[in-house]
Amino acid sequence: MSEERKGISRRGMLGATAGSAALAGAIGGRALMTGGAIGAATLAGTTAARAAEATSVEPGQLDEYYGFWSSGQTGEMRILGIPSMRELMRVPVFNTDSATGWGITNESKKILTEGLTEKTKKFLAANGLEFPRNGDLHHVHMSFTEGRYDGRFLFMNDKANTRVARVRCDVMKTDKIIEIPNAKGIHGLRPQKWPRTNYVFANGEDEVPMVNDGKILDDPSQYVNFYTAINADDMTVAWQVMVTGNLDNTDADYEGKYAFSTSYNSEMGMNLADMTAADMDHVVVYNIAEIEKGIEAGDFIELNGVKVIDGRKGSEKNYVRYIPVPNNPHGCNMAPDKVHLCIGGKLSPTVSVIDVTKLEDVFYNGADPRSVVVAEPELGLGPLHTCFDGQGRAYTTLFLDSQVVVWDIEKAIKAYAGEQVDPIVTKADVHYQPGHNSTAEGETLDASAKFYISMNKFSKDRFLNVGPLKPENEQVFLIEGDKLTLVHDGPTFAEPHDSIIVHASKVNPLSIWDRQDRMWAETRKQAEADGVDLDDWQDTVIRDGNKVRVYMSSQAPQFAIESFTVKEGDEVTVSVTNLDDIDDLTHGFTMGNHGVAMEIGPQATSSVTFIAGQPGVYWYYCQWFCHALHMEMRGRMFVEPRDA
Ligand code: K7E
Ligand code: CUA
Ligand code: CA
Repeated sequence: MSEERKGISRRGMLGATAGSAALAGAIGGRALMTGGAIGAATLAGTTAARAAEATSVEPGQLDEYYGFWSSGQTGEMRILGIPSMRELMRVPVFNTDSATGWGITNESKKILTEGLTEKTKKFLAANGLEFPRNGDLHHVHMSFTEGRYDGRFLFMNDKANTRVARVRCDVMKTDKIIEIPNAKGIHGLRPQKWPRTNYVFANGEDEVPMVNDGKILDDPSQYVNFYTAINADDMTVAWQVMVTGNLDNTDADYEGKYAFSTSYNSEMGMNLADMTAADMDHVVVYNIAEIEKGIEAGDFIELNGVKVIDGRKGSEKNYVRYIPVPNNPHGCNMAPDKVHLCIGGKLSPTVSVIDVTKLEDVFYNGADPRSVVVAEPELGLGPLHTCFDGQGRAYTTLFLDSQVVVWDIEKAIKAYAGEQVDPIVTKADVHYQPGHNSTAEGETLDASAKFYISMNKFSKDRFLNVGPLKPENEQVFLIEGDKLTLVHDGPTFAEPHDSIIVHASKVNPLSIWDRQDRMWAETRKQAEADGVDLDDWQDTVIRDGNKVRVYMSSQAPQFAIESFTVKEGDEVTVSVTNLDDIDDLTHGFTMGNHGVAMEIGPQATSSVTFIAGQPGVYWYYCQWFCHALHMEMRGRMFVEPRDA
């Protein structure tokens, strides 16, 4: 296997020590100060004024695009309007949320718990928890039909607790969360693009023993990594592939043939020096049809209920191939030209361009895996992620240089073949240290060259000082031919890893819930058993031993029940149905001093179960402003002493 890389000087590669030092230097601050000037200067110009106009959305006007945002360690999904960058909504996913009651209501707890493995449920129960307290949501991506966003679902990962979640786009609520068995640390996540999103692909970043039950501990020679394909329609695990080397980011092709992962630790090192020791790491290519055939033929082992194909080096058969790329790659982005996969070099100043049409020869004709690399332009320091404009150009974030580099894919291929052409179109400063980036629908066949969004890890001096913890910074650039003009800076809370920009015509959420929605199917079942009609006026209190079920309707500005009585220690379930069917008329239910709060949208039902506290009078109230008499929308819970 040839390790020669055309056009890269040895000096251009950051070795293990140099790379770590450069990264440390960037965080230390000096590198952060190099940006700055260009953005401000350009903004003052007349072009910038025009540009700002082109991306401004007047008060009362609607944005042309939805932006779906991750939030990293906050664990939620965010919805923004693009190009205004106005934050429209926060959708709790892996976090608990006091406004909507996510993690508090019975409906959300069911979603947060039902997809956990038995092992995790046991562990959590032993610690007095029902579900993990945190999440680390890096990557939000929409379902595809034939290479285009189809507005059905959004999928996202939780690196912290090895989970994958799905959000329904009709109501913008989380609908399924599953923990992925065997794998550890789900990081990269992408839906299959073609023919439709039958699978969601998810990378396990962390190496673990094949059976992680404590028998093998500090013996990395026995560690493996798992690549997971999830059935998108029912959110079950379809299959896994065991691989050599860890898995960072992933993407899928436009033909439904292959999926790809970057691996920064092909070394299987357990510390920084070992993880950056080799000159080359690799991209893993998964041959979907071969894997499906292998599963069909029974060529798998079953681990924790999952069919696992062995794709480790030496036993990969036709399931996977390992394509060598420079050390510690990161981003993995398929271009909408359907041919070129771009791999961010991170420690190498290059992006490796893989021609996916050449993979056939690697799988079936014994071609050198490196032969699929058709370009490896040297672009700048710390290339992480690449997005596309559908016009042959790629936009790569340069973490260490605090820049975006715009480059021409075809020219990069020519340069690699020996022609004297410079693939770099332009560079623009960003503020500072960019990770992901987005163009409108840039990961789809509808990629366009309108806006460029840079998600920057540091804001440093761009905003008023708010203490040692600074916001991050998101910037919008207008793309005009060869020019990028900065038109917006916006602080953001932890942490906008990634975003997708979807044309508003493809997303059509409901304004009012369907009374029959599956979200509260369980509550409906219980209500039926209790002889309560959830679609009608409800003011019923059912006593069932020490269980009390309270069914109340709400209609602005009143709850159907003014007061109810329970005993100390009773298990109380309050189900509230919002009978209002007016746009934007959401009620809430907060039970004072019981840690209970929830949102009930128009025509929705929500329920919450809690243990009645110390004897006394407790007020419940509506916590979503709904009416001039919203403050008056309240009632009392009387808690009698247990032995009264
Ligand atoms: Cu997508 Cu931040 Cu998880 Cu790159 S990762 S930056
Ligand atoms: Cu109902 Cu506020
Ligand atoms: Ca490495």
